[in-house]
Amino acid sequence: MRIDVVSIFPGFFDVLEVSLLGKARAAGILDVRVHDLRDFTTDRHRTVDDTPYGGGAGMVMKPEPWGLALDAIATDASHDGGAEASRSVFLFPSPAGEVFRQATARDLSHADHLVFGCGRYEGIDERVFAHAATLGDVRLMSLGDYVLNGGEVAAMAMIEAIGRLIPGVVGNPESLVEESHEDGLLEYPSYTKPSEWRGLGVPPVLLSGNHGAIAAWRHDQQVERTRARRPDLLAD
Ligand code: 6GU
Repeated sequence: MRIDVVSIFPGFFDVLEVSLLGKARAAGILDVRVHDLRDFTTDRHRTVDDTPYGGGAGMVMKPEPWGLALDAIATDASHDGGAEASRSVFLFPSPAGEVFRQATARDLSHADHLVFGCGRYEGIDERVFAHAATLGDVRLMSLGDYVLNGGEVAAMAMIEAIGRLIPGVVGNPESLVEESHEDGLLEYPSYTKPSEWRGLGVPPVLLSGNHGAIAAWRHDQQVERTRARRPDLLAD
């Protein structure tokens, strides 16, 4: 998979070099390219924002640098992929977007090319999304009901959630199966040695060797935890 990221803070993405995703990059499974939006400005001051039409607080990101950046990335990737290249998916992190879930990550992990457009300030001129829709699929994505200063941290979270689902990125694929949210429930509690620690024991069923009983207990724990912490998931 190829992932392009456009941001005025490309340094945010230096951490992609380390950890699981860094290894996937080095192994050629993931091709991540980070672009500085200011490289697509044409004025001496490298301006990326301006005051909003209609008034109001804050600044809006100007459409021109975004248009040049998205054009360059879409064209470059279509050459990369040859004739059978599929459409790019443009993802704009935004608290006004649809909520990004495990199912979203799973869906996007099958794409050939993702482009993350990271906005700052009060947002990006709306016409940028209309233009991006002429180049590929466009989705505005929110991590949840709170506000971050910009899309960079949200894009990092989404890149990790999507990237780890690509075959070969996580060493043991079985570790992906029994995770929170994969089956609509929260994960069951885990214990390791020692069996007694600071006066706290381990649920005896886990020491019983009875695999049927262990599976049943774990499922009960999943349902109980989900009811207590995330009743909204059971309603779904
Ligand atoms: Cl994706 N972006 C920003 N700026 N704030 C957020 C968010 C995204 N998701 C939750 N809050």
